Amino acid sequence: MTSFTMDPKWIPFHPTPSKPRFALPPGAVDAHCHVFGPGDVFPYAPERKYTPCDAPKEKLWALRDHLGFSRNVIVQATCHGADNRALVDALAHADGRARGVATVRRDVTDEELRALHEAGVRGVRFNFVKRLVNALPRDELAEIAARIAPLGWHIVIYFEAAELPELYEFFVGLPGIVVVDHMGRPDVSKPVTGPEFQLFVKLMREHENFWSKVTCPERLSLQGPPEYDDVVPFARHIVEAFPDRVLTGTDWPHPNMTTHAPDDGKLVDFIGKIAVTADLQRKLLIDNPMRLYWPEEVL
Ligand code: 0GY
Repeated sequence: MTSFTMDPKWIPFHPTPSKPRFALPPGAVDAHCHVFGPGDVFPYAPERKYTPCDAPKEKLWALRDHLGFSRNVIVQATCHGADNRALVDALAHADGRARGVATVRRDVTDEELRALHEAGVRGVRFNFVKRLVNALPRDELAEIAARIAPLGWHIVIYFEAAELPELYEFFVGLPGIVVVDHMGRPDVSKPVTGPEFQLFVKLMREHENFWSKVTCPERLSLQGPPEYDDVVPFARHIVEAFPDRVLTGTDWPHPNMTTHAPDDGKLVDFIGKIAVTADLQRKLLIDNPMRLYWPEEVL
């Protein structure tokens, strides 16, 4: 048994999140969250760039119920590398109410991919954020993209806005549905109408296979908690321009937070500010994630 110590600068997830004021509609999906460990059962990857606090599946289910979500999409985080065991274990104990996004390398076998599919995985994540990971070479990513296509999976990409110009051509060459984490992490001190965010809008507008998560005000906001209002115009713009290609979620347990422990109840309230009609809320919280992760349940 290995024990791990959380990075000293880390702030663990909020112990007692508030009840949201915004009532989630029945069937709402938290389409971006993680499970971490516990490290003594599912050890963190040797190549990780941070050591998190344990955030096991039982705590995630409790948060889901407390906030009023019905389902989760659990995204493999870099601290577990390409070892998807904690993710698969969570999916196996979710009563069908969770799907997953895994991380794989080119040495993954077809049998392993099939087993991940059976477990409920529906996508792979390509991470380009330098503080989190040494990104895989592009030829390896292209190879993985081709290998997962027959399973009907999509690709989730995570990058920072300043990197988009350099990555743009590679991204538009990816096959199938590509989901961008956290709107490409805009610098919210810059205008929505400025060239940086507009490059991301162009990516979404000109490539209909691109989707966006309108997530993570807690890490994008310069104004900070509890309202995160400086992120609202960015997320609202994306929700209104691309209502059929947006997802949202809590980002629990909020890896790498060093400023504050986000109150997940307030993060749910944020959703009501970026999707301001019942129709937009239903698409964002139910129709879109169900189409992507539970298509067999969509009539
Ligand atoms: C997120 C954010 C972060 C970390 C990871 O895989 C990860 O380690 O995703 C981050 O630090 O920005 O998407 O939840």
